[in-house]
Amino acid sequence: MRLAGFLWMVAGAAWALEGSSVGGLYEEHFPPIQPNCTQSLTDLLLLRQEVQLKELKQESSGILREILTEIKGSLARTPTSTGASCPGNFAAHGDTCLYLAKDTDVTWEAARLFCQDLGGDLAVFEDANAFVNALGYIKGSAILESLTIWVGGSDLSLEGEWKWISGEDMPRGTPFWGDYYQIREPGGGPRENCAVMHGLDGFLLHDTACSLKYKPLCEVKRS
Ligand SMILES: [Ca+2]
Repeated sequence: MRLAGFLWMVAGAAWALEGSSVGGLYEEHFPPIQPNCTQSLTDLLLLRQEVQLKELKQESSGILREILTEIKGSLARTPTSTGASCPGNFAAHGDTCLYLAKDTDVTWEAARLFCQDLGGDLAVFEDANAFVNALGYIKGSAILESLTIWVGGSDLSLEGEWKWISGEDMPRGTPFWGDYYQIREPGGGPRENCAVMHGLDGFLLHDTACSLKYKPLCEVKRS
């Protein structure tokens, strides 16, 4: 009986060994389907999420950029009494923004650079309305009546041919130009080639020497 029992145990162990090796072989040739399928599906879902996330990132960074541009734009504009927007210290007048730099005294060329630094140039008045608007702004600016103010007109290119810096011809006569000793301006000849609004003559236009130092009237066109 002992021998038989021993043999039975050996047989049992052999069977167990054989069983496990058979199981190993099976798994080697036929890997478990379920875990691998789950793995592939997970990979696929992750990949899809990654692509969606990437698209979302691109889309949201575009939207974010638009929002930032809008915020930047609205910060650069200052609301005015008319509800229109002009940059910084500029005030809205008709279709333009004006700024008289009361604390700046510079030559005509330097005045242009001053205004260009603010995103504009010296003011030009292509018609009587624009000129009257500017007169209203200047007279309402609580400044000394004796002030002299640079505007964007000259006959620097050709003596006697007065042009706005925009390239247009400057209008002559009323209501633009004032008088100097009862003679209609411009009358300074080759020594006076830049245009000012002359405070002592109701801020009407006069010609004067470009090297003198006066206050710039800057303009930014409203788009
Ligand atoms: Ca001249």
